[in-house]
Amino acid sequence: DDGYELWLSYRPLADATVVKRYKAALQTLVTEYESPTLTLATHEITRATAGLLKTSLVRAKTPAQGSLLLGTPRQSPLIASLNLASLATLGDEGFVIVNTTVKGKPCIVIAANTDVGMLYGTFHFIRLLQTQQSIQNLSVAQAPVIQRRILNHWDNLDRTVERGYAGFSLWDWHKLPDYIDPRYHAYARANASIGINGTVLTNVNANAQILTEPYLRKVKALADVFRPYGLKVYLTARFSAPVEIGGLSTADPLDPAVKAWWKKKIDEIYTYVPDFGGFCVKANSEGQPGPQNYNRSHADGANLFAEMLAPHGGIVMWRAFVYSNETPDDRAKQAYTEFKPLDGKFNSNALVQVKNGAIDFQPREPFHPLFGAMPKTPLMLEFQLTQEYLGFATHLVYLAPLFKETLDADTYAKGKGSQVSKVVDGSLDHHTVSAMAGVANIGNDRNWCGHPFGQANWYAYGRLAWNHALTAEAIADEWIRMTFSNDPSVITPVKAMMLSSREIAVQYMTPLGLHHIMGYNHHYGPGPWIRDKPRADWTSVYYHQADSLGVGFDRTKTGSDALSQYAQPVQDLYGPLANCPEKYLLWFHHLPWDHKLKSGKSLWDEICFAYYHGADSARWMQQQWNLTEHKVDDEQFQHVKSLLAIQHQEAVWWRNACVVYFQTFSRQPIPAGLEKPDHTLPYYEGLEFPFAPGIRPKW
Ligand code: BDP
Repeated sequence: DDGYELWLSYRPLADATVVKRYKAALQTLVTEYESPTLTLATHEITRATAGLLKTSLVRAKTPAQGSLLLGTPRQSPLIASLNLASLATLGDEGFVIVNTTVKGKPCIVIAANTDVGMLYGTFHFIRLLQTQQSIQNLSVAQAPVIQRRILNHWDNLDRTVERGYAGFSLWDWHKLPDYIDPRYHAYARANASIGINGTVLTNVNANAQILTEPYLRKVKALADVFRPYGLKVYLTARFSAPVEIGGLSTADPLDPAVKAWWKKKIDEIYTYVPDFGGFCVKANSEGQPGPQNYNRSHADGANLFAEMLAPHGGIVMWRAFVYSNETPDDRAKQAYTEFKPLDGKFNSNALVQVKNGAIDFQPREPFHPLFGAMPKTPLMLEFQLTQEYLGFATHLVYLAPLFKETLDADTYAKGKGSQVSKVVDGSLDHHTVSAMAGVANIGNDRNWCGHPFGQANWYAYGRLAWNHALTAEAIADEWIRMTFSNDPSVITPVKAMMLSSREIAVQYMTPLGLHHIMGYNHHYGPGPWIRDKPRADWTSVYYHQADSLGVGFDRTKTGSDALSQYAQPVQDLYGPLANCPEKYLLWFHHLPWDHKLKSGKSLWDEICFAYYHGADSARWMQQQWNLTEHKVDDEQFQHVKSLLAIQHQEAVWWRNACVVYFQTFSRQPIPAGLEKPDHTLPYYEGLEFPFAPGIRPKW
């Protein structure tokens, strides 16, 4: 198994009793109409039962003993006759799965208001089979908590992928629109299986060419493939496109000629893609053009697009990832400073897309202070699935615990219980539009994500965007069963490894609230010594602030006061040292090397122990995986085994480089009993990585 089939490989179920029960309940497949999406659902069921149960369902028009009935009440008289009351509240994407009798025959019914809802229900049902759940007395009724569940591909038109570690872009622009790679179907199918319903095809560092006619034809071809799977296409819009491809002399959002240009362009896009989702825009950020080039605000910029997209039902996702070279203020504060005053100024179909934390997808960050601070604006949450700061595609880091940490964080915006998840799903401030974005970790590697376990992050993101109340553990459990095996002797060690993996990475990379101390530019490996770059906030010394007295970024009142951007209860939690969770200690505080921690150890010793514990735990992960030998597919086993060996070596590299570096400030020995690093600091500083992927394209 080379991983191509993802979590949908449908290998035969091992438990004969379960298989027997399933077969009895699944003898015929009943449908009463035809549609492209219904065809996908019936193919999927057929494929799943052929694989899992080694049986083929008989197609029928009327129910018999042990039938599966699929459809919508609008098109299926049998389903209409059931009067499924719960459908009324489930919207366009929800579904019900029930055991009931139809025309006197016991049946399982998968019904929804739309075919796409029915397809989601079908995948849910298949998941029950894959994970060997009971399919008796089913009474499932689900609808997604977030409306637009989107992947962001940072894919360039030359097929390189910014921060992509799994090969080149899936989108073969050269051969589109005439050649449809079967992989486009496989991609859409995988997304449908986890409820992802939107994809931004292009990099946020945008190229205006994507908006030209030849490219729009190619985009249309992809949209046509994706449509039956419920997957909508979005694009990134380069703010200066009217100048670059439109021949105008300005891109000022309030200029009538600019407005007219965008209106025409957007109307044109909808002639190719009538259900086009809208734009994602990175503006006035890291060199990208934007409204501020014309002394206009981010709201002016966003509303330009929002206004033109609104008649078509499209949205604009305006990114809040901004920090200026000119301002000396703490980078962690800048998005809030810029955007908070604009609350209430955005059109209703303009969403502000906010990263989970205020710096940049670090192994651990406190939640972004904008969550809860802009009640009049629908805020999207942006996660990064590609592991830019988490070991690329060679480290096994299961990200659901990170996602949950953000989603479950309480902003206290409206008192206790104002979690980020409620800001994002719109329930806290009664927004009618909601969205979530995940920066994809997908490329054209045969196994899609580079690391076989990278697939778990794609999977977990989709599942949480559908239902953020799911636990990281429940999602891991499903994914392991679907991908590898239902054998408890596989599930137990693999789940243990997955659930600890993020914390382990934090320990060997950035323990105790340290952040942004990776190699320059490519972000590969440790680089706490990075200094003297064009911008202070592109260095590491800016973030760790180590000196002979101590280490950490003081974000309290005595420092940058970034803490004051949070609601008072959050300030009370992170401000006083006695309250501040140690995981965020050096994010908010600059502390002396001999500061005593809860363990009784000094800060210096605790930092050392964390790095060593992290690296040792990477070895423990290898041991856990080794327990699965001969119990999971051998090709997969060997692949993961090699990657875990790399991860362990690199964890040791992170540990050694960081402790010898910080030791130059603490001037204290590495605690007794810990193995000495194998090299001195100049060795680590001198390492070069011409082969590291992810050097930024020029902008
Ligand atoms: C950072 C990446 C950079 C992206 C930027 C963004 O290093 O490549 O362009 O985020 O999100 O994480 O715009």
